[in-house]
Amino acid sequence: MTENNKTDEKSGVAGFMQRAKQQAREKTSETTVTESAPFKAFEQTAESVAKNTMTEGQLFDTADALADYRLSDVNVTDTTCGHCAVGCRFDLYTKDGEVLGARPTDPEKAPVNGISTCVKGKFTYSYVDDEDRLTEPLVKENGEFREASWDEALDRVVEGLGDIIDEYGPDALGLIASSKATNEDNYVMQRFAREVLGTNNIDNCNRLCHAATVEGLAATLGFGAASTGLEALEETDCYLLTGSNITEAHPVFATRVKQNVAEGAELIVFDPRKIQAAEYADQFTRVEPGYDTTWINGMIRYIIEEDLHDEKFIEERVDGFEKVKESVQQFTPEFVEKKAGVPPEELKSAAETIANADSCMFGWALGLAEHTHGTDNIYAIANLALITGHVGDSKSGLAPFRGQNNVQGGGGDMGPLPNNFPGYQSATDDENRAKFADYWDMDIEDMPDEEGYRLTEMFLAADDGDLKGMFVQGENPTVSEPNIDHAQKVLEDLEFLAVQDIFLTRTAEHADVVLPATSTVESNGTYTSSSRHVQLVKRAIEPKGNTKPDWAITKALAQRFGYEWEYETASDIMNEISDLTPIYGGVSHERLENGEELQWPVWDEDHPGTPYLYDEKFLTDEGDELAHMHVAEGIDPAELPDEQFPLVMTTGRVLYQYHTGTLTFREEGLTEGYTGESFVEIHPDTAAEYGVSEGEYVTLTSRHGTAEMKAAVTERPSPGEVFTPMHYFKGGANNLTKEEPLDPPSKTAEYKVTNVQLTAEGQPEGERTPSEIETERDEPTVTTDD
Ligand SMILES: Nc1nc2c(c(=O)[nH]1)N[C@H]1C(S)=C(S)[C@@H](COP(=O)(O)OP(=O)(O)OC[C@H]3O[C@@H](n4cnc5c(=O)[nH]c(N)nc54)[C@H](O)[C@@H]3O)O[C@H]1N2
Ligand SMILES: Nc1nc2c(c(=O)[nH]1)N[C@H]1C(S)=C(S)[C@@H](COP(=O)(O)OP(=O)(O)OC[C@H]3O[C@@H](n4cnc5c(=O)[nH]c(N)nc54)[C@H](O)[C@@H]3O)O[C@H]1N2
Ligand code: SF4
Ligand SMILES: [Mo]
Repeated sequence: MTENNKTDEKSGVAGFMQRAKQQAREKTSETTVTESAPFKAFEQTAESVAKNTMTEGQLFDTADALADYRLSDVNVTDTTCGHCAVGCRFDLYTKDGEVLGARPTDPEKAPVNGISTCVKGKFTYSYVDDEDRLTEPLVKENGEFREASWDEALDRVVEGLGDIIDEYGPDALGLIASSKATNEDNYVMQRFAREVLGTNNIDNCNRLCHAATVEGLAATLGFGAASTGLEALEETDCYLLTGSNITEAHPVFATRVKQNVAEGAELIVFDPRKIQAAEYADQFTRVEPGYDTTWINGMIRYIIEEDLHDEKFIEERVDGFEKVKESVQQFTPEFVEKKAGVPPEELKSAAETIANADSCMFGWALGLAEHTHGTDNIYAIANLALITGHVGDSKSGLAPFRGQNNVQGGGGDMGPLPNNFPGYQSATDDENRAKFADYWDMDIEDMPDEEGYRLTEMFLAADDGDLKGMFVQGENPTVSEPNIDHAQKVLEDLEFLAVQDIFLTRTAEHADVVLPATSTVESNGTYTSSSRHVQLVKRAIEPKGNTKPDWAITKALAQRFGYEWEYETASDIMNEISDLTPIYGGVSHERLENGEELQWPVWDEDHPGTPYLYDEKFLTDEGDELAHMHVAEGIDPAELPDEQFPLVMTTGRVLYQYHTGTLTFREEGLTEGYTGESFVEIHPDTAAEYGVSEGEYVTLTSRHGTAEMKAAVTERPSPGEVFTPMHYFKGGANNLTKEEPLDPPSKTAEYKVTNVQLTAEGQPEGERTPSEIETERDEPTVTTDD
């Protein structure tokens, strides 16, 4: 519910936000030479709030000083951030249907972030009102889109999907659900796939992301989620941070870590790039991309050899120790150095710090997951945590930093997955099939009984002619899939494609029908954060144009197929979720509205939730309450450099952009001053070797494609390695990546290792150089409101 606060001129935080943005825009028009200025102005204004930790009074003075913006009828809605999975909550200030900005005011309502936010959560809302927002359904006629009524558009979708079912059967359809959307939206989408269409071919962006994490942790510990809550993040004695650019991708987590390190916790960072976190780490070690099992197994070997492992913990709580011990014998310090580039003394000192610490948190993200042996990487890091006994207490544990705002909940817990019903209940288990069929009042025979295609497999199946139509909700695979040439060709060739988004994305351009959804600030429901917090999302402004909530669109489609679902609100859907999903058994909108902090599992209405997992028992399918170690076998990545493709390219994110840019490219303060186009980080030695200078265009060629982008000469990557952000279509990373092979258990692509050749293209005149961009990126970015 939106709280309608009649505010006077003095309560001017909204005015302040507005002015900060405006000032940035004015600077844009004044500035012709250094494009960085608008961003700087924008950010510095925000930063000054943080730096001075201003009181409310001071803030209002600032607002007054900045402008005479007249404030009346400003609405304030407490909601959850729609950008990343950190799960910040804040008050969103809106006026006349426009979002002015966010400000966390009540730490009680914001367990993860307290009073901090990053620049995306605080200011990045221009997209909501952007003139390109989809506001009406579109249908394609003679190759062109035209606006259509909801009736017509929904009928076209029913016809398109129905024709494919009639001709080829339901398994010729693939559905992509959206981890941007709420838990309720995603629950309804998987129900639609199973009950209405009759297929398990449903997946989402988790497959491109942490699917290996989910797979590895579920097999080893029980749940495909972080075992830790917030206490470990804030109070552990030691962090091993690897494969996560925490300051840019999970900024508010980074401030927690930094603060704890300042108070004495040890921080060990293993990453191929000298990321910002390396600068405040006690130990930073560069690793070769793709060799994580090698150095982690090497640490395990060293710890066991030196008798530093936790024998009691292993004895009482772990299965599989002996086979792991045997399997790591080949990972001698010499082998680790040769393969992973880790000097023996650095391997040993990190191993000793971790093993000797009273508590330790293992934090990672895609640097471990996005590999053809991604699941092995997770087995390895879980094994390391288990042999040192650092799982299952409040300050220790395994903490994958998740990605999209709702990938934990909407991308996993809610079961828009080819193998699981909600709550990770196997979709091929007959008891589960019967339970869901009963509840949905359907014939068990009609409930699909085989696992469906994983996301990237859908694109491969379409290529093979086995998949004929797709329904894509809130996903932009023409930019985010590995090898976008391949993805585009598939989308173009489909017999039918429906896309439900908030913009006419590059993916939507291929569609037959486009359905306009509400954005996060126009939606009600819940998101689930990295720390398993289920949190309310509230409608802060009325839906733009003729947009509808994702779940309501799916419900309307189901109805046209002849299924009457009784939900009237997102809260009704949550009631069904809690009936069918044991880990959400006690979650309800009412409890959340009453201010309860709920981290799943929440077994029933009286259960208070679970701040950290496995304090007494592990919960794998084996049912014996033990953790089950798996041997991490993979060593080399799928691609190895050779004479033709001598460099190793890794890919990832930058702070100010979000994925395929549909939201962040529209923020003037961010794009114009910052990364408006693709670039590649190159070590000065490599640049010298290839004769490349700063700001010059270079062509990267891989075995799979080619892309032209600007050179940023910097010591962030090692010599021989380059880094390209994932955000861009033109000149972007996924022109170079490959869609096969996939990690066998998780079916995730190897986004993090691609071999490339580099050629210099010449220097454009008068352009701002990517190194200037990089310097800006290292500036502090989390603001703390007081
Ligand atoms: N600003 C911003 N924030 C975001 C997003 C965004 O688009 N923009 N996206 C969100 C999403 S969906 C996700 S999944 C998360 C991702 O969060 P992260 O995974 O933290 O983000 P990436 O930039 O992909 O960073 C991967 C890190 O792994 C390192 N790395 C690369 N290869 C290897 C390797 O082989 N081994 C090891 N150990 N490390 C390696 C890279 O140098 C980098 O530091 O971010 C979320 N947050
Ligand atoms: N090279 C390389 N590629 C990568 C990665 C990498 O590290 N390297 N990372 C991978 C990872 S981890 C991820 S998660 C993917 C991300 O890939 P995508 O999920 O494809 O990227 P997004 O741009 O976040 O796409 C989300 C879409 O949802 C729309 N949207 C936003 N809100 C809503 C809503 O409420 N409802 C609906 N219906 N739509 C909405 C947006 O406009 C956008 O089109 O990229 C992957 N690709
Ligand atoms: S860290 Fe930034 S983007 Fe992520 S939830 Fe918090 S405010 Fe939003
Ligand atoms: Mo992700």
